[in-house]
Amino acid sequence: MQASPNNPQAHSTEHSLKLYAGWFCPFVQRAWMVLEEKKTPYQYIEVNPYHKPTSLLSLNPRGLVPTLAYNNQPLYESTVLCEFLEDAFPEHTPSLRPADPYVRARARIWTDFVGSRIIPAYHRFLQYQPTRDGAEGLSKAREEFLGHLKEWTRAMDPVGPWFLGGDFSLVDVALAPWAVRMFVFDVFKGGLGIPEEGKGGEDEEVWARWRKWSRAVEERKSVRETMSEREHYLPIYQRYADDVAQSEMAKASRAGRGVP
Ligand SMILES: N[C@@H](CCC(=O)N[C@@H](CS)C(=O)NCC(=O)O)C(=O)O
Repeated sequence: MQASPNNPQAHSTEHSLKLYAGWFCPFVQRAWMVLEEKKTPYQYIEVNPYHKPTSLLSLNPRGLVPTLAYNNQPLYESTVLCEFLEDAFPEHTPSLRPADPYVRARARIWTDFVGSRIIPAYHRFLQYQPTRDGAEGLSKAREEFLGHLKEWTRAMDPVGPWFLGGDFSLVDVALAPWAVRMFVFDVFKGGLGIPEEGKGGEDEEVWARWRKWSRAVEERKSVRETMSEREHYLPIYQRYADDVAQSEMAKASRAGRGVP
């Protein structure tokens, strides 16, 4: 696998906060975005989690990225890392968590929904195979995925642009990496299926809200800074689309399990 196509020289200086990352990985992008949003100084270390180096395994026995080393102490799990960065560096603003305890807890419900519903459905759709899943399986997988997206979108602040309204937060971070990877359905699965503007029928309002959020995400600086050009992702997603990928996520999806 190639090294990070996006600016590999940036953040290469030795630092006590180290992000072990794969440039292509959406889970990595969550933690990476938080670091960029808050301008927290860090060292970016590119590793290949499919050929796990001992530097990664010694920190995280599961050998997954993102993994963080904070003064040589290991941490992993993308949502945990995002929360940790908020807790460890409260002086690095903006805070990406709402101050109000109720709103904060509610944001966690919808962050959890991304991991428990949206990402597994994203993978079932992406890894759909006509010979195994039947012709109608594709529209079933698409509908299931879009159904979860609609449910998430209906829980958003109605005005926006962000999930909670005017302030960008961790619940936006939770889904943004998959939102900017939805082009893979147009490339590999005959279309994502979100109706064009004005063509959403009874769902027009919810899709209008989705489009507003999604456009805001695509324009967000921290998203752009942590993405590569689309062409670099295609060989990786081709393996998922053919359902031959051997990542823990791909295997979990085939076995009907959730996010590893
Ligand atoms: N639950 C983990 C998932 C991380 C994950 O699956 N990362 C992938 C790369 S996108 C990985 O390291 N895969 C290596 C493997 O499957 O062996 C998180 O949220 O951080």
